[in-house]
Amino acid sequence: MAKKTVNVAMIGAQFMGKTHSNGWRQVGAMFDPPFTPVLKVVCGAPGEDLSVAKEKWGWEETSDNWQEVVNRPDIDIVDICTPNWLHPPVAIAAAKAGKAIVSEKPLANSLKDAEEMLAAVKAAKVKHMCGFSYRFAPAVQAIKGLVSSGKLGHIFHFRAAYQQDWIVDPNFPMVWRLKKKHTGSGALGDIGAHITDLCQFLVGDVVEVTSALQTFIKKRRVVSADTGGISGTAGKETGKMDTVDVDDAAVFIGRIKGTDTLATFEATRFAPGRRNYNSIEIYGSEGSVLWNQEDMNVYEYFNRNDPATLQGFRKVQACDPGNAYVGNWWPSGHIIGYEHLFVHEMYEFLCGLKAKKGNYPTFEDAVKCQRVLEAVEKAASTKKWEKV
Ligand code: SOE
Repeated sequence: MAKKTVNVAMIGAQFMGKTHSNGWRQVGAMFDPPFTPVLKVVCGAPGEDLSVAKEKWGWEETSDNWQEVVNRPDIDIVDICTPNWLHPPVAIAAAKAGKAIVSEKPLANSLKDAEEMLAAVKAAKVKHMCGFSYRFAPAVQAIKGLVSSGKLGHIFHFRAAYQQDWIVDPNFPMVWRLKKKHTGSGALGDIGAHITDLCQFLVGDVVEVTSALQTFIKKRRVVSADTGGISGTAGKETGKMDTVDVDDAAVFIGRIKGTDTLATFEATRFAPGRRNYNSIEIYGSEGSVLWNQEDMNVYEYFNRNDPATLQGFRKVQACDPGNAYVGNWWPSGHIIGYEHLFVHEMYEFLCGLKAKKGNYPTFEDAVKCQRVLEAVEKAASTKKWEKV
């Protein structure tokens, strides 16, 4: 019997638009979701060329009017892949229109906006997911199992460093991710959100922080067209400079609810050589685990209960059967990549449409993350420990 289809409207067609398009296109082919997603309409900025999204990514229609799109009676899911500042108005309008909503992270530029988004989806009683994609890595799911099952014992440390280097060049131009009015915060909200969410997913909620933020390059050249991409822009020189008013790097320490666990976080775009090095380390009384996204299919596990002569970090293949999601892809050891995380994400969201509670991060999780980000920014200015 043919499955019920759900019509998706994606708002935003840059980098996350590409990853989400791939997720919607592949999920029905590689998994068995309860609904078949139809890539109905992709919405871009006025004047944006959406020919690639239509002809290559498979969207049936294009639009430059998100307000009209989110209210279309034939749309079931609104998928928000815009720059952060547009997440709240699009999500609130989509909630009012009774749509199920996926929003990229961070949920919003501020805790206030994020809480308004959560209130809107709760009032509308619609399904809502926030795109913390790294939760959907088989290795991260395996690490969740190690922590939850007590295999690592009592957790002493959670340590995360999410390091990139795409704006180390002073000639890299101004883009939306470097302006507070568009992005809220810099590395903190963009990649710091991911490691904050991973801590809260794997170990526990951050309840108190102390922090420091730094902007290394304070002015950048303005070019005529900001593609919004992290690979820069092909825009023409304007001869103007503009001020970077967000952090290039954030470091913070967190205490975890109900524990003596110490969590340390580093989110930086100034680590030359680290392209998308999202790394976590967890150290417990019975064992430890290490993972990084640039080698995402394996994690290293140390078991204190191994015989002394056999102790050491062992590389575990997270692409072996028995791990989350891998059975739908390839035989053991035939690895997967960054793009597969979005297929897993869309699969869980489609499954969640029928379930009371989905197996994915919601706007509730995203607001909890945003509370930490806000406390980190406050602690950086008060130079004190701040409660979340
Ligand atoms: C830029 O830092 C970025 O595209 C993030 O916004 C994504 O969330 C991350 O997955 C990759 O890097």
